Amino acid sequence: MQVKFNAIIGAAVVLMAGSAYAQDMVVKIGHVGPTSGQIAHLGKDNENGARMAIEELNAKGVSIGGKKVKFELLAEDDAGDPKQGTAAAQKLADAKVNGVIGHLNSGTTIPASKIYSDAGIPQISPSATNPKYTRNGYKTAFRVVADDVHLGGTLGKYAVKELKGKSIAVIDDRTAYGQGVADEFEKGVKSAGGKTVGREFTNDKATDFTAILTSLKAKKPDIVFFGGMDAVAGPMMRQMKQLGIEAKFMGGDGICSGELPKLAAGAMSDGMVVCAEAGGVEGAAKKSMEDFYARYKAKYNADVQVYAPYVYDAVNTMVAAMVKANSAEPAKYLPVLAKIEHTGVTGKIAFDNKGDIKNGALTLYTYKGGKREQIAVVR
Ligand code: ABU
Repeated sequence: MQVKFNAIIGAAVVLMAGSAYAQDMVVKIGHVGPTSGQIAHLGKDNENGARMAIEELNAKGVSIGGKKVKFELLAEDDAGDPKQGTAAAQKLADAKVNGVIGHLNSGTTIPASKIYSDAGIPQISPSATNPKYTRNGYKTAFRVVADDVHLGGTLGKYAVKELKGKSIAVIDDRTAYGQGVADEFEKGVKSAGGKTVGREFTNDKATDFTAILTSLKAKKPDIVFFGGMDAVAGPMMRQMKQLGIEAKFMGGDGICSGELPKLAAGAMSDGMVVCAEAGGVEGAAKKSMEDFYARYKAKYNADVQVYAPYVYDAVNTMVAAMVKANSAEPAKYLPVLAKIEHTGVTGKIAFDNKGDIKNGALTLYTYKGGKREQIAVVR
């Protein structure tokens, strides 16, 4: 009799465990960035932002359509390389992720966006700023930062109107991002009545800039704008100093990192650099960003480089759409994501009909004493 009773209880426990298990649901979120190579510090910063969001959501407990969710992060490294970017995207599509945050670089984000679009997987880039990303008509492509038209154009006007540049040289790294932001910078300079005196290019792996800097030196630039990433900008500034080029150095969000002073290794004087992050917060909203910086520092024992808070917000925005849609199925939550209004640590997030953030901000920075110092937030 006792044996029969134990068997019944045992079966009930198994059934209950089975039913509790059936109530749970795993939601897979992919993240892609360059966590190896020259800009691995930026890729890791982005991935940290995603991991922090996922861990907090799991700790808080989220239900979607009445089911308790466990979020899983599938983090991929694309090394900032377009081919590795599409391979990583295909891997995530094959894994049937519910959504993707990334990639970091425009050169990887744009080709990967076709793969996500074909698979119907929503993608939010937290940092790719080339406008083409959201101009291909893919309904799955979103971005939580301003684009290079806004970024480069604003910096170009700033160079002429505020920095009073009279002789402005431009260099780019021939990537989708670097060339694009440099083109927009030149347009901004011209629209403000300024003039560029030379345009040179390098590549995103280069370490020797002697030939192009020597050519530009002859044109006596008072500002050098570089379209590219911090890993190239740092050594470029070192070589400018060696060649005696005393110009201000400008760049977009790709150079505007916490790591730039280290990469410039003493070649960066106070106020010499002006760059911009493609987002920003003002007034009362500043506190949530500052709190995020402090929480990030406490968790990772490192300062935010540039885009970790935007990645964090991208994850939370995607999850807010799933909760609102009562579904983590891409086809069901995608239309909700397109109309979502989410307030994150980087401010209000809502998308226009292309998938770009509405009313995106820029934060202009300089560096003093080896630290990034905010100049202004502009819209
Ligand atoms: N936006 C700067 C770095 C990423 C990119 O757009 O390539």
